Amino acid sequence: MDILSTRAVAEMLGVSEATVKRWSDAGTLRCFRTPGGHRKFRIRDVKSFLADQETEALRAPAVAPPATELTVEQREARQLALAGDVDGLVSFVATQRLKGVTLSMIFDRYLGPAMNDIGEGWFQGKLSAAQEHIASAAIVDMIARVRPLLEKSGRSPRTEGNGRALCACLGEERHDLALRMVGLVLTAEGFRTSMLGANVPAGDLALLLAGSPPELLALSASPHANLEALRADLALIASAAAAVGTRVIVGGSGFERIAPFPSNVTRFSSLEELVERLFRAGPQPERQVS
Ligand code: B12
Repeated sequence: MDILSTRAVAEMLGVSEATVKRWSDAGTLRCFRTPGGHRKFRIRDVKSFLADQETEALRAPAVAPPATELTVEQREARQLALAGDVDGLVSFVATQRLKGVTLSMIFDRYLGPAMNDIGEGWFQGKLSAAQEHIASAAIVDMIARVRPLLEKSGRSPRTEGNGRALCACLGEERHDLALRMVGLVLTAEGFRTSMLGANVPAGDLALLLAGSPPELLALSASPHANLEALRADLALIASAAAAVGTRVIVGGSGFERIAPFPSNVTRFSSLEELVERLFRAGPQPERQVS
């Protein structure tokens, strides 16, 4: 049970088998060989390899100190993102998961606050827009790397076949990192997730819902959202969704500020709350077409 193949280690860390072999050949990741010459890895060696990587990341020179008070994990996530270190971010997520931290916790408690601190640094003129872009792109790439691993191995009979979920940011909204995190959590919960990303025109989305209704539609809006436009867009989407029985979930500061919502729309303040209320709180109501 404590011995892993090259492929298992690669899947766990979100890297290719060739990368794992390169690390083991370089001696940074310990392995032993079977009589047939295949590499095998002990879990404790993989853990200590990950711990070494964390220490390296914390030792690297900081670009600028955090603008807010951060925990060790948030600092590490911030540093990896600012360095554009996608491998490091994937390892960070893998390490936390090995420690039993759920994906939604990793996003809510570490990566989200790390990104928001970067925004504060930018606001205070301590970080440039370019640095903020590097960090954002690294998070997007990390999520893309982690996703296929969840699609292959993350499903349990309990969650398999939840149906299709669409994820979108409406109108002028370009802040889609939280949405991508939502998409990954939904994938891990057994949804086939289609990521529409930023700047989706509400009219187009309404047509998409009517033509091919998903079980779930997730929307995210940042503090920058134009509240009047968001309210009008949500009204349109909620009525299109109600007509085909699609459940709508929303989150992010933008939506917080336009409550109350149409009856088929539920707002969540975090990913942990989403998982807890939507997937761990017993059977869901039947899908209804009005
Ligand atoms: C990264 C970033 C960008 C990137 C976005 C890249 C991308 N692909 O997303 C880029 C560079 C494009 C950008 C652009 C701009 N940005 Co910007 N940006 C940010 C930053 C630093 C991080 C946002 C983020 O991703 N946070 C991490 C996520 C995970 O955290 P979160 O949003 O809080 O989400 C959590 C919960 O709310 C919840 N959640 C959120 N959505 C949902 C949805 C569902 C369904 C559920 C269940 C849960 C959920 O779960 C998440 C995890 O815990 C913020 C800083 C901040 N404090 O928000 C500024 C920030 C939002 N931006 C800001 C500004 C001003 C801008 C620009 C106007 C800058 C400019 N002059 O061009 C433009 C506007 C673009 C536009 N039209 O939307 C301001 C907004 C201020 C305001 N009140 O209006 C902020 C707050 C920075 C600041 N401190 O001033 N930005």
